[in-house]
Amino acid sequence: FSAEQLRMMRDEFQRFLLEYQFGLREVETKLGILRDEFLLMHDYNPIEHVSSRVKSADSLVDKITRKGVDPSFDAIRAAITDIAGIRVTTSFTKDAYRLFDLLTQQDDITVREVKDYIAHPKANGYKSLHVIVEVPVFLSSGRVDVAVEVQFRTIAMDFWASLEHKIYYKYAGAVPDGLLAELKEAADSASLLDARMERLHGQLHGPASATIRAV
Ligand code: 0O2
Repeated sequence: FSAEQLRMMRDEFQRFLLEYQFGLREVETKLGILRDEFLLMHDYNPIEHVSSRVKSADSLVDKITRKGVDPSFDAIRAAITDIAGIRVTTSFTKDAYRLFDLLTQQDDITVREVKDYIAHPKANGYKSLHVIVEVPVFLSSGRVDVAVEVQFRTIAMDFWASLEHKIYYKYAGAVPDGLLAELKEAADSASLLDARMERLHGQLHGPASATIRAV
């Protein structure tokens, strides 16, 4: 390749990734609006934390190779749907579903795929609600619909998933059985904690608080 060709390839790749950066921004704005409006109208913040990332070039190349995707931008766009990723952490499971509904019902959002690992946890104990949405982004060249993967999970699910991810990478996927069993137990404890916290939180709006208010 000539230097000029290499520069053009670099620019094309940067532009390709930039679309995902814009897609992330659109979805982040939507989530920010929902959070602010919720806080104002209901005096309650359903979102604990939002983080986002565009997949690194290295991990994108790994995934393209692993999945045997044609090295064309169109093929990559169609096959790799988590180039733009957002993680929404909530206090309670109910809020994860509520935010999922509020985001996916917006009429400029198209839902491509839903994986509900909260209702159907993975065998290792992983819980999270995943959705791949398409959001329109308007560029000087026109409209592009960008795929963004959004993961909704509680703080407890997130705590577990972060540790499991570190352990999985440390052992390069070959995690010893004893540790796998402990992780599964920890996931069960996290689920129990979520259920308990949600029950306690429910009591804030239950009969006890009504009595206190009445007094
Ligand atoms: P990273 O570093 O978070 O980006 P696919 O994306 O289609 O190849 P899959 O498994 O069909 O893969 O998609 P799925 O089930 O929606 O999972 C994608 C992402 O969910 C993963 O991205 C993780 O972020 C998270 N995830 C899924 N399963 C687990 C799990 O067992 N443990 C943990 N800790 N996270 C999980 P990446 O690309 O693997 O990683």
